[in-house]
Amino acid sequence: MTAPGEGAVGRSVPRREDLPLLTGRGEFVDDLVLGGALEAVFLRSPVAHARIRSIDTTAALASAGVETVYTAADLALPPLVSPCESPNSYSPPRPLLAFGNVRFVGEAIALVVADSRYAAEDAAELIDLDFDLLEPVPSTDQALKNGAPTVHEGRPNLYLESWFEAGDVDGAFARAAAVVERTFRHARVSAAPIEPRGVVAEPTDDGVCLWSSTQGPHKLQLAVAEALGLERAQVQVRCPDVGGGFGQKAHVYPEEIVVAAAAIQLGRPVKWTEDRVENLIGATHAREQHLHVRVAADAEGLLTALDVEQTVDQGAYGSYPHGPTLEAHTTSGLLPGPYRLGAYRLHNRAVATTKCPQGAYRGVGFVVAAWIHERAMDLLAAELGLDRAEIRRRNLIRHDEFPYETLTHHRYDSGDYTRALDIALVAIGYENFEEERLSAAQQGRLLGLGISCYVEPTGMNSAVFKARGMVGIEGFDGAHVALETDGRATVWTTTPSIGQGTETTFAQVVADALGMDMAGVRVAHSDTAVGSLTGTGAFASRSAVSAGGAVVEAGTEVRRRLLEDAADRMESSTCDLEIVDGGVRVVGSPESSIPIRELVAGADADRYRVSAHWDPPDVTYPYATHACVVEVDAETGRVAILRYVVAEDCGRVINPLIVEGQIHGATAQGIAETLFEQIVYDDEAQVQTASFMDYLVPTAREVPAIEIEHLETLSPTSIWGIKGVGEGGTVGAPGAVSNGVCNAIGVELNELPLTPELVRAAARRFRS
Ligand code: MCN
Ligand code: SMO
Repeated sequence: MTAPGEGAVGRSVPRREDLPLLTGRGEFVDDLVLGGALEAVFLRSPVAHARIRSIDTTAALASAGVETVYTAADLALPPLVSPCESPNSYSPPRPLLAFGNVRFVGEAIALVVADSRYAAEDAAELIDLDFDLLEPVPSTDQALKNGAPTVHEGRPNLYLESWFEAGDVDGAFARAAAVVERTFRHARVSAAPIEPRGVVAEPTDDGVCLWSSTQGPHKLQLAVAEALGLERAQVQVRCPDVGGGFGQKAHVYPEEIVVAAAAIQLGRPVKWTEDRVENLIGATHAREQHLHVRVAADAEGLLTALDVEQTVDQGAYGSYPHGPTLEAHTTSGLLPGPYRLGAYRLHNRAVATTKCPQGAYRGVGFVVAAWIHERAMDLLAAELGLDRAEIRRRNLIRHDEFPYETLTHHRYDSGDYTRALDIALVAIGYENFEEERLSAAQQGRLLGLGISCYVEPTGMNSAVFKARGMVGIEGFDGAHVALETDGRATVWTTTPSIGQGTETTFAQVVADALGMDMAGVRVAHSDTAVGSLTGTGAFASRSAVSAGGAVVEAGTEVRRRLLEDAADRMESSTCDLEIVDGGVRVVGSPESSIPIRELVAGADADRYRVSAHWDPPDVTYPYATHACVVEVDAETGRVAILRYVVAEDCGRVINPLIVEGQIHGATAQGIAETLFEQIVYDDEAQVQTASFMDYLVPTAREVPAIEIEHLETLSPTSIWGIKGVGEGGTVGAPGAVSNGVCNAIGVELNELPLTPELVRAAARRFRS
């Protein structure tokens, strides 16, 4: 094995995936053309809450080009149920097609399969739906009112209600030198990947093969097999190129199972490609959390207690397999942030409404947690008359305190939080900012500076998911490494390439594990038929740590076999051998080299095909400080980000170029939810933001240049000291940008997004 730092790992290797993608040679689900394929379109509910009286498909079935129409009654498949063993929780079954009641606008009711998309779309309009309208439940306030209509009959509108208390909360508040009490509201948002969801299903001899734009092919395989009564091996899931997932595609959706069932029943391939409207109304949303927060600090500004009431608008169902408590548990666990905290009380609720189910989106609950603890830090500083950087410095967990276990049982592994803060402050020009601000003010310009420190768990293992009640999530990942007779290696993993760069970074990792050159290594798209792997998928910034561990295990075993076989042939000892230039040789002696291809050709077929699984022994905790300078236009409410700095630590960096790209993209998404994006529902629980005309995704113009400073503290628990990085940017941005805006206008804003209307009104309030 090449020692980390001496081989491919650590180098800024250009992304292998870019050239094909940028030159139009990517192959996405919608690009697949299978002979005899049919196209499918879902009819979706136009109303939020209703009892279905009848679905008349006669006209649709008679429509030109239509092969068939399925309703829930036709398919008679079991609902999706996310196993959730969190105490005081309820995980509702989700019908694959609405049955009995519809519970949100956009819920799939019927599937039309036709010889073209046009024919299917036209026929879907001919389906006659007869509803008894029920009262919608458009908000958590409505859901929790006495006598509110129930989203799931016979059940209170609560998927989770739990309490937690650690330490002497009341005593801390009684003794506090400063108390801040506020309500924070984060809007509902969508991951809005460029490529919406999509699946092609092709019947096979005894089952079905699916190409899916998914972050979790092995979970999808299992869910389809279970739903259709097949053996796991009868279902194959293959991943084509994925045009972004950002968490939304971490879930298994009813649509994928229904399309698979249709293909089997019809004996022909069936394709479904989601359109933008469907994506914005029917693919999981995220956030929509309200938190009432009280924070206590002593005269030094040290945090002594946190008292939180959280309410999450989870919508009509959980997401599969994560369940209905994802945001609720994730945010509450991370609210202490990177700070020492004396006592913590929590009342936590995930509430049922007649809106689209919520699920994962980059940063999941950490984004809201970090935004709140960073707003709280600024508010406490103001209350106590302390400098904003100083109050953070006093509270940050020190580098000599690791491992540090929080009141919420996160065990932060390593790092130097204060150093990240200091580096960011220098880079952003904190010391001279007051001067800069005053001189800008003299020209009538409003500048503000915002700071945000966070820590987040990455590479979560099976024990963590189990402890959170998410027992349907494996928590480990797998890799299969195969040497071909041309001496080259191919690696497959259970964590697909979704744009995050693993076709390059896993090639770096496996090259070093094998002790080979990267040029001889290829990362193939995930495919459940290869290597009998099981695993979790590429979400929760886990693949570098979890699949990366599996890649190292499998690669190391292949290397061991190469050395062993070569040692046999040379009658030498494996410790005297090295792998150089595609061959195994006695150290320093090129003439002794046996080409790898010769070893492979001379061995049993399976000798050089190795599968391995890796369940990380512990969670790794990357962290960062974000800092930015913003300018607010009080007339228009426009916020311009003038400078943006990230000082981050994700342990050993596999590829600095890719890590920086991840931080840029994730920060852009964090800025997006701070300033622009929100899914809006009206009082009837109708979606008002079902296109990109209304759902405001930022363009390159709105995203600043981002300066990145790296720290590299190796995690003591992960293979090669790697920590994850895919989501951190999103976690840091809302605190930095919103603190910057509040600093600029001198008015508190504790809801996101900071729309121009909101900022303009606040800025004017301050001036008058
Ligand atoms: N990496 C590295 N060095 C490290 C850690 C990671 O070079 N110390 C590299 C990895 O090898 C990988 C990338 O950085 O290429 C992200 O790794 P990791 O943090 O392990 O995250 P995952 O691979 O599990 O990817 C999922 C993560 C999540 S949860 C979301 S959401 C997200 C994200 O990554 N969605 C993305 N980044 C995305 N980037 C793109 N382009 N598209 C998405 O959908
Ligand atoms: S939201 Mo990322 O797929 O965990």
